[in-house]
Amino acid sequence: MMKKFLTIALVIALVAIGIAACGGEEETPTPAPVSVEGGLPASAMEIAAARGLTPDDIAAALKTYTPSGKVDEYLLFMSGGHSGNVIVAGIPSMRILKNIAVFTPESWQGYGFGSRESEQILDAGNVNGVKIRMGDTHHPALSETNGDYDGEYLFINDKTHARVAVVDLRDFETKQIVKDPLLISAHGSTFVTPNTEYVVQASQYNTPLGWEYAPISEYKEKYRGTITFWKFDRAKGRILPEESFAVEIPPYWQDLCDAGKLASDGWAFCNSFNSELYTGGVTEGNPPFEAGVSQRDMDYLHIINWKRAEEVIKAGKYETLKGMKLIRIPAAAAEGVLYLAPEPKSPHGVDVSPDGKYIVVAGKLDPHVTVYSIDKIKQAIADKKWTTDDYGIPVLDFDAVMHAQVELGLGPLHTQFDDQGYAYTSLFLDSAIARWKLGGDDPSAYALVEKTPVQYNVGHIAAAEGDTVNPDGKYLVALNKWAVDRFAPIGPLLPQNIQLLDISSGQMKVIYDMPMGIGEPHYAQIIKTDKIKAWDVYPEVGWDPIAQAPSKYATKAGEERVVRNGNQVEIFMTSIRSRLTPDHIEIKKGDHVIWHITNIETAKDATHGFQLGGYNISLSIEPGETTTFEFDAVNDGVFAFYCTEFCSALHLEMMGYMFVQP
Ligand code: K7E
Ligand code: CUA
Repeated sequence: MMKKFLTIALVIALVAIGIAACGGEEETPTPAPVSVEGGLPASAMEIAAARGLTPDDIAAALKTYTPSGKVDEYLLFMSGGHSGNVIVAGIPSMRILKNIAVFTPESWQGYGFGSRESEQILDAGNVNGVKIRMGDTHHPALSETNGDYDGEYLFINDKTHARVAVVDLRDFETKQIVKDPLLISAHGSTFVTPNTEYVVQASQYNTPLGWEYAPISEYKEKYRGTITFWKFDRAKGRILPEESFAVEIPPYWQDLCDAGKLASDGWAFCNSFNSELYTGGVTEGNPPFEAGVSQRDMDYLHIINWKRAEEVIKAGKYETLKGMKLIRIPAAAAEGVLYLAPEPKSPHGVDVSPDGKYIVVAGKLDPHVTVYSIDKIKQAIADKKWTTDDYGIPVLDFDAVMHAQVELGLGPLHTQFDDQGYAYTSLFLDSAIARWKLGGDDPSAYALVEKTPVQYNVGHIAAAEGDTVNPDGKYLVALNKWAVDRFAPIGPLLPQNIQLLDISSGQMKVIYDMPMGIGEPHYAQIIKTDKIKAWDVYPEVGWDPIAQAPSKYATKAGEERVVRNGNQVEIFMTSIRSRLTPDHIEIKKGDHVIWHITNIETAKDATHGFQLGGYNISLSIEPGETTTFEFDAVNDGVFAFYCTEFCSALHLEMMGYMFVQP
């Protein structure tokens, strides 16, 4: 019945196109309708047979193939791991669209190769005077309004240095890097509160706060972690460190966090996996970390009431350490900011259900997911059903707050949700995705439904809008750590294999393999493409993309000039197809050069690049953008500069010389 309807619809559509194309002038034969009655056309079946494709392969191809010129329904934002960037791809085609430079210089985008704007952003992430030019991105977080992605901003953390970056999705460029002044590294980041009031970050490998020294023998007394709430100002598009605060926590190794929403709005949850307070020392005869941190059957879920923390800050019950407001453990415990709950066993992910009622903790070394209920947590707090840990923090009674447990398989890590009441959890050791029923109020209704294998060692998963209040279902991406035998040999360093699964109905199916050769993505989020309102070109010619306002160095055609002031030379240049003006730059060795370039194009995609040999300068100047770089002319000689984007038939002519006199 459905097939018949499709055939008829196709015939009608093709006839309509035929008529429209004729324009009533010429008689063009109407193309023969494609019929799917009784299977694919013979020619398609021949191709499938020749390539050895199974019916499942054909279905996967039909679900992911995206015709030329068609735009994907979703965008996938993946962290790039220790490549220090963020990778954007389309779903279902899995075509890579951009590799957004964040913590690591990237020359295509002219990020960290001279442009003053990008150097200032990167320098803000330096650590104690040490220039830092790499990072380890883990968890991208799209900005949210009422718990739903709004498509305005993207946040991403750097695990190595406890830094958070802000990417503006109007131009998909990094605008800010903030460095945590208390932590040297931090893993559980970034997670946003439902209206992006805060970007949440939790420590992992704890050290003395403020990058101080203390011997490892003083671990329990002197080493600490924090859960940091970076205040975000949406209008400015910036994190405001001076309005941010941190909650001090014991040196359990915190792992991942999630912000509460709806029923649990105002709360944040972070788990941990070294309640043993193990400190290693294999060469001194101690067990390795892997054994030492896995001795106990239970670790601690950290439960933070951030709305209460705001009140505690307002009441002045904090210290300021290295410029960061810090609620110390005693105040956090006494004021109802921080609670713990036992969780089995060295868990990895914590994820809040779309309605905010349930908090899912994945076991890692326990085959279950454990589901907590926010109502039960609140009740246990009201009833003071707790003991305390060695730091005086209330530890809520496990049986009082635990709502349900579901046995899924080996190595459960991360959970996502769909629109049908299912949860999906990655099983690292099983190399599989488990689909299970969220049973709501009835603990006996929670049950494993099915498992689908993925290759291999799956870490995070991302479902379409799968950690919002309003998930879409449809697609799920598995970010698999190993590729092993999946692809052609490329030497010992293999890509990760990102796999796309169809979760729209019936059995979950892998429908696409996407080796990721530009990083090691950890986590991803999937947003509807039509929520992104990116600019085609900058709003005005002469735009400063950092201020998102007209630049004071904007240069109009005809106003190009070189201004000398002592040994400082300032250049105001324009670029347009197909010339750079001026094209002769005369300076002297020892000059300090400040060089502004305005791309005076207004046409979509009319980007001009700029590279200057010998001075490590690489820029990307998008239509309307004004950018600046500066350097000391330390070497004399004749240097060529040129446009690096093949922008027109006369692109090769888009060059000039810089003459540096001895
Ligand atoms: Cu590797 Cu979220 Cu950093 Cu899990 S994390 S896999
Ligand atoms: Cu501009 Cu090539």
